[in-house]
Amino acid sequence: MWKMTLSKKILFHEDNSGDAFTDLLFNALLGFAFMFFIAFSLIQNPQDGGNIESKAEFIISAEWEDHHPDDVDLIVEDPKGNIVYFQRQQAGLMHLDRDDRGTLADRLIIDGVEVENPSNQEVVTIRGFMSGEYVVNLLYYKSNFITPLKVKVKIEKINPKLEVVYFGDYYLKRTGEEVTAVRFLLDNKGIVADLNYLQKPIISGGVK
Ligand SMILES: [Ca+2]
Ligand SMILES: [Ca+2]
Repeated sequence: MWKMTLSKKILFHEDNSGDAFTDLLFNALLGFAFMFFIAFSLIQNPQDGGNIESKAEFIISAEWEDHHPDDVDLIVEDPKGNIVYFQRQQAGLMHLDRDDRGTLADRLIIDGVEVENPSNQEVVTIRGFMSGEYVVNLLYYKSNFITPLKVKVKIEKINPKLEVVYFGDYYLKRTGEEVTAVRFLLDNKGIVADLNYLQKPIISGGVK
């Protein structure tokens, strides 16, 4: 768009030497505008790898094998009883990025080109902590095979520096199975004071 404006401007003033300085000034300004534009583009897309929100305090993720068709759901309950999962992606200070449904909806059309995102991962970000117990559950929403599905759960604390506070592997066996991956207790400074594995089904009946 800016390029168009530039060439139009130059054509318009091509034979008018009196406006040469104005053109120079205009082009210099345009150059700066482009530099700012490029700089901001780079700031907004630092690296495709990380999807970390700077204001997040905790990131909880559940990940299973790429290209796998099975659908796993991450469910997180905060100390006040707020629950995030595929049917309520925002609750309290928690947010679920998206409901990853295995290979379903992994193909996107970007600028007319089909792009595949083979990953299988659900991510819950917590933008501000409260003291008390958080419950992290996995729901095996759709199983396609007899062999158990390995799901990796990770909890990262972002501030003051990135720290993995929990990591665990789970083997889910059948459709509708809901397991408590871990419960973690935060003190009033946001430090993980305790972990336990006491089971607590959050979505009764399993499947929506
Ligand atoms: Ca899912
Ligand atoms: Ca997927």
